[in-house]
Amino acid sequence: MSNHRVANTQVAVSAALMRGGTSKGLYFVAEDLPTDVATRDKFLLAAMGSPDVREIDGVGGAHPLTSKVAVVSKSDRDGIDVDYLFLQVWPDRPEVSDQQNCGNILAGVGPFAIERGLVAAADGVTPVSIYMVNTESKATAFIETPGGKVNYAGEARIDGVPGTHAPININFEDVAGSSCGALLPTGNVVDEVNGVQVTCVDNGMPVVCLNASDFGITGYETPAELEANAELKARVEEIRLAVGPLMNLGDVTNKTVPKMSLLAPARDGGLLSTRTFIPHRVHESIGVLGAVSVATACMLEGSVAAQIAGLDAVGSSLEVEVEHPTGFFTVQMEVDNSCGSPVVTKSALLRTARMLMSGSIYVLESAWENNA
Ligand code: NQM
Repeated sequence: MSNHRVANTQVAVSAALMRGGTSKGLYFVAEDLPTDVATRDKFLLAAMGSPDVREIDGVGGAHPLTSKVAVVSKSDRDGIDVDYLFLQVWPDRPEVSDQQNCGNILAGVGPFAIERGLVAAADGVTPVSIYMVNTESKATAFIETPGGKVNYAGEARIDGVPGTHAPININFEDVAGSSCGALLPTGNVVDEVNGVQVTCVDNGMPVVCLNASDFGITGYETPAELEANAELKARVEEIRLAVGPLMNLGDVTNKTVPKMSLLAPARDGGLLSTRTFIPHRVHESIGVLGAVSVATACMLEGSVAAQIAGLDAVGSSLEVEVEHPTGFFTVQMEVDNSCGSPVVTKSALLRTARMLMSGSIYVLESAWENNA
């Protein structure tokens, strides 16, 4: 099948456990995984310990943000170093999804690819160009590699992660409409759904921007408070199911997209405040591409986000400080509004990542068998 060894009734597969931005997961070189998707997914569920809300019999962190997988391979595409496939392993149900991308786990892809010899490191900074398989789009991550070795230590701080680390700057190249076919998938900056105004946007992640006050909340509640509000969750989910087809995503009942971002005026010096359902748990901060999509919505005149941010005349370039439950997420945005419909010319941001463990992940032999 693929590279693995059997040890005392278990199968050992080469893997790294890494923090990527504010998420955490297992990173694999593609050739170390089964090629058959059903067998691969059975193995990944066992490796994470899913289905089980505590993921006690695996290395998953009992939350969607810490139950993630990156599959990385050397790319044969022009101008691309590596291909990156993101997989979400659900903690509480036996399901692995490739329906969305993840910009946080993306942050670990460059260091992992260099550590595994998939990309040759320069002495200084190594740009790693990454093809994001889920959304068929590109990003370039800049990895500090003094003396040709990945550096993890540094002074860069990202909210949601304690301490400081080496900076990883990431530029996204062509992510607009990568899941929904258009930056504005409904064709409108604002739609009315179930009696509330929504802005549906896809700049790398399908996101629905909502005004928190339309739901009788402040928008500054904690994730736990929002998750305990059954009536709010039901209303948000009804809107999500209604907009799915309008965003060209079809029936989204069992999909992890679109993300639902409840917006409120900034209260800590940023541009606006967010609380984001991803889509059923509430993010402890905000997803990378989720933040990029909210930042993009801020630059679209008349959008729910621009209204809440108090932006009347939106310029072509802006550093958007998105507030979230554990701090800020800063996105550098450039949008060209000169030709009728808006064209995103730049989305860039800062992340950090760290290798936490590198070795073998063990599963029972029965979790590695191909039952096809
Ligand atoms: O939006 C969580 C995360 C994410 C996704 C989610 C992400 C992104 O924080 O690019 O990073 O929204 O499912 O890892």
